[in-house]
Amino acid sequence: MTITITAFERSPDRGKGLGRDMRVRWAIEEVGQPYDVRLVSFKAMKQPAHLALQPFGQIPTYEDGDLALFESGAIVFHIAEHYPGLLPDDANARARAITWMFAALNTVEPPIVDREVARYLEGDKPWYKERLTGVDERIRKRLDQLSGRLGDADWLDGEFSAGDLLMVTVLRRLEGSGILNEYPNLSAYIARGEARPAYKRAFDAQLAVFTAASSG
Ligand code: GTB
Repeated sequence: MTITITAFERSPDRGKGLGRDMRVRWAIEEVGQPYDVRLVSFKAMKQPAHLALQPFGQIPTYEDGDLALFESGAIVFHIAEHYPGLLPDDANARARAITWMFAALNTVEPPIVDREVARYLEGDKPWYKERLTGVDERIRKRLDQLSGRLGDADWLDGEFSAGDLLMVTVLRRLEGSGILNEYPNLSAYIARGEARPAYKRAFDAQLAVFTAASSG
């Protein structure tokens, strides 16, 4: 059985690879598995067939034979557990890599999502500027801490892992905000992730979807 994931038929990020299908694509590419992508429209995401796979009407989903999963973190974790290449063999190192997966999604990503929500949904509110200032303070607090922890290491804990994969995709969501310029080691960390051949294959695949949709 070939893995099938879902992604936006028309990504609102115009091929920048900021949707959460990107992390799933990248993980599958890192472990060298073939996969198919089923593209879904915003309308189809809210229909029963998709809701049976993703109760919140979102992408990405993951299907492999009898197994159907949702939540990008759970999907990346499943891929990392199931195929070699994204988690260390040593039990303690593996537990630490999984810890970084949770840190990326539970500690670093929330204020970054808040920033996107503020920009897209609250930009016309009279309190928008104050809100953005507060959110950016929370983001900088997390980036200060993450930057301090990473120091001049290549990856967060030894070899590249699923923890780095998720952290890089989370940090990429700040591209264009200017905030990352304040953190040269985090910018270099993102660039290292983006330079991985598996990342490039994943990025090109999602970009091809946008290009095809724009020319059609
Ligand atoms: N917790 C879930 C997961 O990790 O899988 C969150 C999934 C999620 O937010 N999916 C979004 C979605 O399906 C797409 S990725 N949204 C449609 C909906 O809720 O109706 C979020 C996203 C969207 C767009 C951009 N962008 O344009 O830059 C970036 C990220």
